[in-house]
Order: sequence, then C-alpha cells, then structure tokens
Amino acid sequence: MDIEKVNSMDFGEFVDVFGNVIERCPLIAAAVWSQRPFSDLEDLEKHFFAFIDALPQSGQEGILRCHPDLAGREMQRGKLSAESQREQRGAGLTSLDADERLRLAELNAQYRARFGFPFVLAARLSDRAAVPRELARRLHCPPAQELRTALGEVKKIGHLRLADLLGADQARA
Ligand code: 2AL
Repeated sequence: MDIEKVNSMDFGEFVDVFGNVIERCPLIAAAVWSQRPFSDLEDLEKHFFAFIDALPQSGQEGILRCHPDLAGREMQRGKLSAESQREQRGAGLTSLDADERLRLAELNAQYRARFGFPFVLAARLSDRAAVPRELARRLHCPPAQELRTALGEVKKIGHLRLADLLGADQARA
C-alpha cells in the first residue's frame, strides 16, 4: 500500500485499516485521518505518536489500559485482537507451561498494583524468557520513568503494526 492509497481513503476505510495501530484505540486513527494528506509513511507514523505525546497523563495511562496483559485472561478466553494474538504467539506466550503462566500473572498483578496500568512491552521484540525478566526489572522503576518506558513500547508496537500494513521497508525507513 503506498501513501497515495492511504491519502485517498475515506474516514471509514482509514479507521478500518489503521484503527488498531494503537491497541483498541481507534479514536487515534480517527483523529489522525483529519491530518491528511501525509507526505510519506514516516509522516503518518509521526501523527499517531504526536497524538499520544499531546495527551494529558490520564489519557496516556488510558492508552496503556487498553492493552491486554501478556499471557493474561483475555488470551485464555480467546478475546485478544488479531494483532495482539499474533504478537503474543510470536513471542511464545501462547505456549507457556502452568508455572510460567502463574509467574507472569503474579508479576503482572504486582506491576498493575504499583503503577495503576498494565505492563506493556512490544512482544515481537521479546520472547517468553525475556518477558518476565523485563517485567521484574521495570517493577522497580520510578513511576514517571515507567510511564515514559511503557509509552515507548506502545510506539514500538504501533511502528511494527504500521510496517505490516504498509510494507516493512517503507515504514522502517
Ligand atoms: C501487548 C500486545 O497486546 N502486543 C504486544 O506486543 N504487547 N500487550 C502488552 N501488555 O504488552
């Protein structure tokens, strides 16, 4: 898909295609559509990220709360978005044994209790051994720093999803 195609989309098509670039936040794609035309794919990505950066802290935390836990209840219930399912499966999180699942559930609960939002990590850049290690490490970070780290992970996830939609070479340039 090239940028002319993106710029020619009507509102409904654009939100259908880009609505889950930021997990379960189609409002962001809806807002980004108003910014067209986009000069290139990097420009399109910048608009998604600028929207996130401009939100008050409550909105940024809201975005984090739209993410399902890694290997969490939504996965067990088959309620993940198609993108999240693919990312978590790719990291090996759909095939954890019972002990690994329990350990991750405990760490996710501790993280949520400390920060008030779920632990977010770009699963495609990680794996089943690294996820609990990274979770345990970030659990001890100061809250303001952790919010920045988590939003950085949201952007990595969004970058990879855009790359899938638009062709990796263009979106990663
Ligand atoms: C996710 C998700 O759904 N995909 C991904 O890469 N990370 N969730 C999360 N809590 O980090």
